[in-house]
Amino acid sequence: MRIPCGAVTLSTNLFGEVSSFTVLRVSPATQEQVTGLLSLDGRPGVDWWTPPRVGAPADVMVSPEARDAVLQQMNSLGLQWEVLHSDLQQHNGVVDRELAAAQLAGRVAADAYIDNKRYFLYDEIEDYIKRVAENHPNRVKVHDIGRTFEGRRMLVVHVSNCPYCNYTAIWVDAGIHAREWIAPATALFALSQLAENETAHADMREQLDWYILVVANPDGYQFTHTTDRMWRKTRSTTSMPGCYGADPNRNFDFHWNEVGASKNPCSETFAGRNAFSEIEAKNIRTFLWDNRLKIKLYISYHSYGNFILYPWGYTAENPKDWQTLKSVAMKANEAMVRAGSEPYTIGSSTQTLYAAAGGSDDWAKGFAGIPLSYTIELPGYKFGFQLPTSYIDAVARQSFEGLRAFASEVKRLRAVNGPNLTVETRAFPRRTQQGRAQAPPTTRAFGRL
Ligand code: 0X9
Ligand code: ZN
Repeated sequence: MRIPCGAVTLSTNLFGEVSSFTVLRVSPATQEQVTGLLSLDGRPGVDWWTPPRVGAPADVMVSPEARDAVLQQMNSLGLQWEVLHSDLQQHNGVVDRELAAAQLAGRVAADAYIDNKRYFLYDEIEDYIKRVAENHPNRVKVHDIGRTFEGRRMLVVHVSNCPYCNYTAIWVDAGIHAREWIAPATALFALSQLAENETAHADMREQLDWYILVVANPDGYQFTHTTDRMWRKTRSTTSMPGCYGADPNRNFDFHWNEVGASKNPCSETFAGRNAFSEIEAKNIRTFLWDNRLKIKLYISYHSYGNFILYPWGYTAENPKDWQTLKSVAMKANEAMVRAGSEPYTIGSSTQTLYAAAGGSDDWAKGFAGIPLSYTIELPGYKFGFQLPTSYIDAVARQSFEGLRAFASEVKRLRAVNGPNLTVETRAFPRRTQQGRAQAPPTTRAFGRL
């Protein structure tokens, strides 16, 4: 529910103080207002859920302690604000109670499809992946791509009719931002359908390999279940006591930290102490790099806002093959709308959302040379990151139809344009890049026609 500014809106304690986190929405109309709002970034208790840009609504979560300063700044910029959530802890409570009840109802039964009834804990997802690999040894292989900062395993699931055939591949990851729970739920459903549904989806499995990383930021994801539902970043230690983690989607080494990222470890968009400082981003990089010649489509699920974004996030310029990127996204959007989804806005990250460098999608295309690369911002409806469990099934199924369309476009482009799919061939890696990406690939991977 949106409560207009001016009404009695914020929950207060006995002393009349605002006692819980609130989420405010402002719509800056000028660049000065955007700059003024952005000056609040990095301040403790200020978390931009959607960063400010001219002519678009921006949502910010504010702690009770930061509230006065934020409202003062908005007032001095001449901005009206409205309250999206007046009491976030209470709202969190609803989700948490739902989760606890579902937890009691039992863990995923072996061999059952993911039923989209709740959000799973990381160890449940890990258990499910192991079980699915055991139950479908001819179709499912699991790659352990490394440990997280806190020591969790990162598992990429390879689903294929012929795991050693080296078909053209599609990569799907989700949950690089911890609090975006609908993203792992969507990827998990896709995995379960592709791996376990024997009778359907032959079209998606034929002559294609799928690599699915259900949770790209496991430490952060776990932290959102145990401690702070709104956590976004990794959980690594930083140079600032009390400030943890970097934004993994600002940590990839492609125009790293040039725009839309912060050097402040306390910021929600901290780019990291250097590119690939985060082990999770590094693990993903290594796997993508090793398989870069066969992966032709990179998809990263995020939330929220119904966007299909293609590169670049580091510049307002379009990639040379943007028309292909756009037309493929349009097919996916049409398929999702046919399945009942609200439409997605399609465009380049910078032009459509905001400029932000160091994203995995930019790296996948710009450095690894994966021709089709997308960030998909799943729906939040009026709930933002805290999409109730009752929405999971529809979002996951609609998104799966989007994946079906993506898969068919990959095959179509492969037939028309050959293995590079788009007219632009891959950009050659910069010599200056640090680390393993410079090394020759450790696996031999060739896209199969
Ligand atoms: O800011 C992000 O990382 C993504 N939005 S989110 O609200 N899920 O945090 C958008 C990323 C788009 N891609 C790039 N900027 N490279
Ligand atoms: Zn995100």
